[in-house]
Amino acid sequence: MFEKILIANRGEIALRVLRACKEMGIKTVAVHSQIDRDLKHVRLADESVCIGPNPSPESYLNIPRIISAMEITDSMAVHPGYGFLAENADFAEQVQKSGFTFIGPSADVIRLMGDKVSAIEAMQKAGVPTVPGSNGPLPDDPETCVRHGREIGYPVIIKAAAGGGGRGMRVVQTESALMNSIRVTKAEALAGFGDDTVYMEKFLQNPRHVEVQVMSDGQGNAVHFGDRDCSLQRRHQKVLEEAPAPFIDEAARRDVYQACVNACIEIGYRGAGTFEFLYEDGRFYFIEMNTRIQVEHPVTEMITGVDLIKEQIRVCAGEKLSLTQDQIKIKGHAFECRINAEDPKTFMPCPGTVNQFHAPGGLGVRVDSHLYSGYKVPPNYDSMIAKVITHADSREEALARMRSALDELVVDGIRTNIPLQEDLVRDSGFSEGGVNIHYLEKKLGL
Ligand code: MV4
Repeated sequence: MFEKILIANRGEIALRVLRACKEMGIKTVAVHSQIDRDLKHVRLADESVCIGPNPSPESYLNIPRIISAMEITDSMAVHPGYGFLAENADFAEQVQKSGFTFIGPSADVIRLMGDKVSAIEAMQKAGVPTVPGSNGPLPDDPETCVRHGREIGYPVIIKAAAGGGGRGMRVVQTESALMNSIRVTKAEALAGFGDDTVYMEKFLQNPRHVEVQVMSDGQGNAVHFGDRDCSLQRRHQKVLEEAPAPFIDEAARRDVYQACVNACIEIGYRGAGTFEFLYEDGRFYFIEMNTRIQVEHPVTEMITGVDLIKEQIRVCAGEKLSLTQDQIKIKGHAFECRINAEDPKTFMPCPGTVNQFHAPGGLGVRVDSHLYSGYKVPPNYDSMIAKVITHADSREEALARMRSALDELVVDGIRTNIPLQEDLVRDSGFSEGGVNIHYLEKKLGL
């Protein structure tokens, strides 16, 4: 096992990783920007290194500085959390070449999944259901593009191969608009990602976003931890997640789980991963794979009782999976509300000093947060400041528990989206369950 892990992240996820390390008897190194020296995990870490000024490119995204910090502190491995360098294949490669371990899959697998065209191709080979589409990059000749459009049927969506997470995509309603849309999407992809490769898919009009959590040891063993519904989102930012996804066809679910596990083994996956699907009319359609631990992993931890970070660290240290599939049982239901330092109406970030912080508690209530009274939310990074997670035997009870938990939660001194979350957990459509990806934006009148 690793003796010392460097945590290349900040905020709640850095604290979450630190707690897992402490339980495992692993020493921790916190790296931080200048403004982040008072972060909770920096205080709790065995060692800390200031790696640069506040802008992320000079600190949390700066590969040489992070590798230098690993050398100086004699760290054995790096945990990237989510965001920042978590899905950067070059970082994983340089960490490996410097003689350290990247807690995640190999650089090759990150690269394979980072290119959405090669990811879809790999998934089809492994038997994972995908969206009907061009099955490869769109060529330059309009005839082939038009033929794909006719075969797939309108509306279609053009997506950048280097995009993902909602960046670099465009819906096309008619053949007359096709070629211009392809041109514009290509130009945006080239400007945004330095790669103008695009592909075409059938545009699903009212899907839900359902994802499958997996873990694999890269030694031929893989398991799944069920699914999550992340349909409640605004501008591709998830707001409220739950596990398991409500009202899913059980036969389709069994099949998709098996396909995900098979795919992990096929591609030699190591670590924690998420298969993202659109779910419509009882069927799953793969869109992307995330090769990191995700923000919403706690809802899966609550319904399975498994510490995903600890298991991720173990398999990346070369151990075999500590669990077999039949040892993983889904129990009850969980919700997660993301609490952001933002205006509840305009969604503008609202950094500042938190005068008072009171976390809710009680049976089945979990708060993952780096906040404390007096903490100053800096303006430089993501505005998420806390995650409130509740768990109970049934969906109704877990939601009632969330209403109560949000009522207890106090974040004073800055504006937050707590009023929006309070509204959402009382929304009748959401309470009934199974809303699609457009529900929140429609509710907000966007
Ligand atoms: C789609 C789609 C409909 N049809 N692909 C957006 C994020 C990225 N992961 C993929 N996205 C979508 N891909 C096809 N073929 C609709 C979306 C989409 C979406 C997906 C998941 C969660 C929220 C969303 C919001 C708008 C659009």
